[in-house]
Amino acid sequence: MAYDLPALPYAYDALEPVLSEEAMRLHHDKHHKAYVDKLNKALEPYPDLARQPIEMLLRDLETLPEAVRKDVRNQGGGHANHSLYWETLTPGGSELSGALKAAITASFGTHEAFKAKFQEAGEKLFGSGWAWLVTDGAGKLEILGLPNQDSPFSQGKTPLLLCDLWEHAYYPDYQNRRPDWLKAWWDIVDWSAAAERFVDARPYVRAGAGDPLQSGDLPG
Ligand code: MN3
Repeated sequence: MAYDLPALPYAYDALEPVLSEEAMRLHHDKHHKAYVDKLNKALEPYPDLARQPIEMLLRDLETLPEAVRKDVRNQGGGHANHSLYWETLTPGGSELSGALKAAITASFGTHEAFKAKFQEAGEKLFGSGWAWLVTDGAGKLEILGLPNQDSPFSQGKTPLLLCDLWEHAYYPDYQNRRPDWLKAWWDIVDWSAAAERFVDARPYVRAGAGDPLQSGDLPG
């Protein structure tokens, strides 16, 4: 068994003008593929591990053989993060709605306030990494800036939304202007994908119900 590079769920040029076809080809065909290839190579001596979904390995990082832990964290994280990333982008973007919208309003005040905080986390992240919106499974939302290919799964959290802040993700189109990239990125965010993950992570939130979360809903 080996991990596969997933095909993009849209054409390479579908996210223009936010992301150029050239940038997408490089990012998917070269960068993401390299993570998959290196992960498969590292796990060759461990076929039982390579049979598991990559999210499982990232959740259980501490229990993995030390010889492969770093490769799973870096290469496996790179594979998992990019797979999730492609699935959370869509041409033209989609609207934030339903239970996730209610939770974002409850946690951050307004959608705009959330966006400002997310962008701030992305701008503050030093070096390469990702900005994340995650949930703990009890409906609590949190914005994280994580370095390198570190995954929220390794912290016991479920990723909902993620923005790639490695230079390879935005240099072809935005050069050194990371704030411009973070701002443009909202136009291709697939909120419905994030909302689905939120509902899956918190089974007692009814899909699309849209009713505001009550504080009594949240354990603890
Ligand atoms: Mn990348």
